[in-house]
Amino acid sequence: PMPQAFVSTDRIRSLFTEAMSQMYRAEVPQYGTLIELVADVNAGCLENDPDLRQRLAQAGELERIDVERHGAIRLGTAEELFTIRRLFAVMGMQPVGYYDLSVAGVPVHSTSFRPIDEAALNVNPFRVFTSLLRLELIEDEKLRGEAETILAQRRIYTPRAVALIERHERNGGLTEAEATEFVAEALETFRWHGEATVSAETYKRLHDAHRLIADVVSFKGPHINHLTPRTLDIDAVQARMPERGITPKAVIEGPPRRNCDILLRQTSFKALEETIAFSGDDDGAVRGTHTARFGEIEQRGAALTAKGRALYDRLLASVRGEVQVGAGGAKAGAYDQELAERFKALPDSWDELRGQGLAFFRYSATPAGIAAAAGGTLPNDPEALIAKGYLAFAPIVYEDFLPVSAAGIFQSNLGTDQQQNYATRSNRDAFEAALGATVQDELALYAERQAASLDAAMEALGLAGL
Ligand code: OOG
Ligand code: NI
Repeated sequence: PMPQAFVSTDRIRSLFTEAMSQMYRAEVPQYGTLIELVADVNAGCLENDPDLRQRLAQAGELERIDVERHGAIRLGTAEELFTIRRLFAVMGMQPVGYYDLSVAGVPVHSTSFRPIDEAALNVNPFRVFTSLLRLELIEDEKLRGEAETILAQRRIYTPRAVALIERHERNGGLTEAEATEFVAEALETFRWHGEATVSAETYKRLHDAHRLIADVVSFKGPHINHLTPRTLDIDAVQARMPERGITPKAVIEGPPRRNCDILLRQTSFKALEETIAFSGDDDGAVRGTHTARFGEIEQRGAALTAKGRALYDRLLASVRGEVQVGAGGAKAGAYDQELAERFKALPDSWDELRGQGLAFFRYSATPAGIAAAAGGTLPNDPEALIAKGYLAFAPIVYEDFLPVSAAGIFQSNLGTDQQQNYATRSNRDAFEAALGATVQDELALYAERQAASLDAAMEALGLAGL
C-alpha cells in the first residue's frame, strides 16, 4: 500500500485551537462576547494605524492575530504532566520557561507549552500555561495523603488519545483522519465537568487548605480555565468591557501604555460562580458552587533581553512597593499614575531599546540594501548598514508569560483572603523530572532568532561569512 502522508503539527495545532475555542464559547458565553469586542477593537486599530498594519504584515504577523489564544490548566500529578508534554508535542508545542508561583502564595509551579520556531509561531502561536500542583506544600499530612489518593485514581486522558500519542511517537506523525480523531479525543481532557469526584465535606477541607487545591483535586480533569485573545489595544478593550456587561479587574497587569509596547499587558474578568454536584449526591440534594473559569485579554510587545528584563522587574517592583492596589480596586488610579511615572526610566523608542541592548530584534535586508549590494561590496558592519538604510530591524514579539502578572491573575480569581506565603525554594529539578524533559530557556530562543535573522540579512547583502 501507498505510505500515508502525515499532516503538519501546525495543522493539528490549528484544528485543536479552533475546537477548543468552540468548546469554550459554548461553556462560557462571556468568552464569545469578549472575542467579538476584541475583533472590533483590533479591526479599528488596523484601520486607524496603517503603520501598525504594515509592520505586522512585514513581520508575517498579521494573520496570526485573529487565531492567537493562550489558555491555562492545572495538573495534579507527575504522570499527568509527563503525558501532557507528549500530547502537546503532537501539535508542535514544547515546554518553555519555568515559573515558580509559590513565591506569590500559589502552591504550583509551571511552564508554557508553545511552538518555538518563527514559521510555526506565525501560523498559530497557541500557548498553554500549564501548572503542576505542589502537594508537598499542603501542611496537613492527612489531607495531603487524601489528595494524593484521589489524584492517583483519576485518568484525565482518554485511552484513544493515549494510543494516538503513542502512534505519533512511533510513526513520526499522524494522518489527516488520525489528526481529526486526536483533536476530538485530546479536547476531552480540557472539558469542564460539573460533577465533582469528591464529597461536599472533602471539597470543603481541600478548599480551606487553598482554593486552588480544591480546583485541581476535586474534578475528573484539568478544565481549561481561560482562553485569552490578543488585542492590539488593551486600554480600549478594558474601557469598553462594561458596555457589553463585563466587569474587568481594576488594573492592567504588566508595563504601562507606551509608544513601544514591551512584554505583555493583561487584564481579566472575575471567575464564574458555577453550580457543581458533589459525589454521593444522586438525588441532587448536595450542591455547591465553584469558581474556576474566568476571562482574560492580552496585548503583546517586544521581548526584552536579560538586561531589559532586569530593568522592567526593578521598575515594576518599585511601583508595587509604593502603591498596593486594594481589594475592590482601591488606589488603582494612583497605581496607574505611579506605573507611568516610574517607567519613564525605560527608553520608549526602538532605536534606544536596540542601542542599549534592552530588547530583541529581527533584522532584514532592505530593497535599497539588496540593490546596493548588486553594485558593489557593502561595509561589513550592521550599524553602518542600518545608518545607510540597508539593514532594517523590527521588535521580536514576546511569546511567554510574566510570573508577577500570572500571580496577579491567579489572585484576582482566588480572592484576596487567600494570600499565603510558602517558605519554600522553587523546585525546578522536581518539575523537570516529572515533565520528563528540561524546559527551554526563552531568552536563548529569542537570542537565536535574532542572530539567525542577522545572518540571513547579511547573506542577502552579500556579506555572508565575511
Ligand atoms: C494561570 C494563570 C497564568 C497568565 O496569563 O499569566 C496565566 C492559571 O490561573 O492557571 O494564564
Ligand atoms: Ni492567562
